[in-house]
Amino acid sequence: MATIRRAGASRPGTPAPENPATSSDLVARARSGDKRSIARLLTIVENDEPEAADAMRALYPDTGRAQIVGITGPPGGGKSTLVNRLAAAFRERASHVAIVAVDPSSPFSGGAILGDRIRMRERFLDEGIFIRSMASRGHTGGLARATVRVVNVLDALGTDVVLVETVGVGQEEVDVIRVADTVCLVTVPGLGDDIQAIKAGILEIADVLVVNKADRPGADETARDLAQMLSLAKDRPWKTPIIRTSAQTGEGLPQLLDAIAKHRSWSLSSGEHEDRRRAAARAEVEALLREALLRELEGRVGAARLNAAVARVAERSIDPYAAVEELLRR
Ligand SMILES: Nc1nc2c(ncn2[C@@H]2O[C@H](COP(=O)(O)OP(=O)(O)O)[C@@H](O)[C@H]2O)c(=O)[nH]1
Ligand SMILES: [Mg+2]
Repeated sequence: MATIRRAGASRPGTPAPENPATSSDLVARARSGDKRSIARLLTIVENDEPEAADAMRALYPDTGRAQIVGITGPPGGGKSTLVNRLAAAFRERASHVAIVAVDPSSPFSGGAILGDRIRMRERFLDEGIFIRSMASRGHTGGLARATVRVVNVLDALGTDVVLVETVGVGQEEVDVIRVADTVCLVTVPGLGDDIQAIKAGILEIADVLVVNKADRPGADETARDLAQMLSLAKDRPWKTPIIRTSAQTGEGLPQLLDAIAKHRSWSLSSGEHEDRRRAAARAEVEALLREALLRELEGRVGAARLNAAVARVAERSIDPYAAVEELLRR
């Protein structure tokens, strides 16, 4: 991205390529709590626009304080409804709560039925709750990294709790939810085959299993199936609790909050929290490094040689390994 190139290009005494006032003014306004400036800042980092590097540089020292809770699971499981409730519950104890919805079908991102919208409006009226919907496609460098940047900005601006909602289906979504300190996987009674599908990817990274819509029949069986699956999974030092909730009535919410709090304190005392943050930092640095190295190598090799090599690979006159060896040799 522009990030590293610009960093390398700005020597002392050289004016920054963009007007530096733009991003620092925006950061200052966002810090003072102006929601429009916060939204603009989030768009800049989400899309990795040219001002993103300066903004991150200013904000990064203030990150690392927020509690980040991920809510994932198949569409329609009640994640948004649950997130809405969790936000209200956290808000009773914290002054700033944010919701980041990566779920394309989320009421937060416009796929709402009327009832959800009305409930959401109540949250919008609470000045202490900030809601951000993220586009699920079109991020240079990936959705997961865009989400990390958005969460970092909210964190730096003094958000106490960030709730991240995402549809837990593909690898990309699994990567997104890794930003969370505590990952809650939401299932519903009678998912049957879907539970088998969940098993493959995301069960290992779930810290709390939630059987939502427990007001419906079959919640106990689903909880039992999940317990069975957990017993087959490889041992982890954290014992994943299974919590039954009804996001609609609020039943089970205290138990869910308690499970999240317990995981957080275990995570902090066991070193898990530190490990995750280190892994996230490594992923971000390595991704930027890869981009920078690729750019540098492309510059060194030159477009003409690269194109010629690609053409030869395409017409099968050499194989890709040989092409790379040859390109790197000189
Ligand atoms: N019966 C029942 N319905 C629920 C519950 N939680 C959510 N719903 C409904 O399930 C539908 C999908 O909820 P939503 O929160 O949008 O799910 P998401 O796609 O996982 O974010 C909505 O119509 C909700 O009102 C619950 O605990 N019980
Ligand atoms: Mg949703």
